[in-house]
Amino acid sequence: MTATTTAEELEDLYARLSKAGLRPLWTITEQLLTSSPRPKAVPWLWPARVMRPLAEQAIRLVPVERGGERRVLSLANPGLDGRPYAAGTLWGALQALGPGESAPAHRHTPGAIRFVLAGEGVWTTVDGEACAMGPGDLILTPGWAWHDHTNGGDAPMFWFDGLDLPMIEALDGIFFEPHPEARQPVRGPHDSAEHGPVDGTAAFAAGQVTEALDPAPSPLLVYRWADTDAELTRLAAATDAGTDTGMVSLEFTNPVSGASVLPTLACGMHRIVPGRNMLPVRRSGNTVYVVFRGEGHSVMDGRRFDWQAGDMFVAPSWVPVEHHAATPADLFSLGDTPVLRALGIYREETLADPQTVTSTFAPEEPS
Ligand code: GTQ
Ligand code: FE2
Repeated sequence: MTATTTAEELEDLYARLSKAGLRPLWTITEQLLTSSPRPKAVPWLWPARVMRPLAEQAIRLVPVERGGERRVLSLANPGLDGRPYAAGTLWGALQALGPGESAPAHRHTPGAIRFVLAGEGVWTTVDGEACAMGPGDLILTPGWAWHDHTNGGDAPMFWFDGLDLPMIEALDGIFFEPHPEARQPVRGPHDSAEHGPVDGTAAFAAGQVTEALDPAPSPLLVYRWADTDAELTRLAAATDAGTDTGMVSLEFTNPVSGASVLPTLACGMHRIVPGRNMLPVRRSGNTVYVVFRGEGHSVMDGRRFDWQAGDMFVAPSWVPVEHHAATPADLFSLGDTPVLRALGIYREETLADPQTVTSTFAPEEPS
């Protein structure tokens, strides 16, 4: 502003800019180019004891048919203005399928993973491969793969769905297509997709994947809990249960390339032993955690989130996170790290001191 510029002249400029569909960067730069990520999503937790009865109520009231397609309760982060996403880049949800039900076959450009919480008898067919689902199993549905779910058992089944849907939406890359038949034909015997090109142990990386990038999804579609459990046990023995932190981590990998399981999504498993103290870690990119086993709490941004089996919680980008187990605990994680790594912008940092807990999260309970 020169000495002779008047307030009216400036107002006139801003009015004309606005009419012309132009925004002056100097008025918004601080919101845009923040010194570190400012995710709109907030740290949040969805307890199983709230979600499960609602999923059971939905099984009783809402059939799974063409139209609705899926009985899915999506995690809606309260920071995202009602959008049905767990965080800015990640879809997380609880899916429920009653006995004898079948969720119709379709495909879409967003990629998906399932992590099974409880039950048996469901199989997901992925591009003709029928994959049985059991507790602790990870099943991949890569982008544009045909998929349908069938409950051939006599009890309802519940699992976690993770998708890169918000990322693909941000890229305006969503395509969806229903299969001409409700159930796609199954090719060959059930469960052939878990006998991958290499044996099970090569399908994990200790810690996390840091290098390999692969635009192709993993040809291995199923990671059985027995293999994951054995690998966690092996890692825990090799590192004396992650001596300092009390946590050992693995990432599920594409056994051909060593990359994360999908080009957009990283899946991990973390075993935490009680009585150790880990320092807070913050990472760029979002993470959704699913408690598979055990009890404990996590501190995110100075707030304590108590959890138990079946709970789901989200750590938004750059929020300091530390996990504490009250009993031996296993956490599944879903993250967008492969995308940040592909772009060369991934960051992570371990803080020097534990966080001071200033509040405890209390979820809202439906009356
Ligand atoms: O099971 O195909 O949670 O298409 C969201 C979208 C699950 C699925 C979700 C989907 C599915
Ligand atoms: Fe789907």
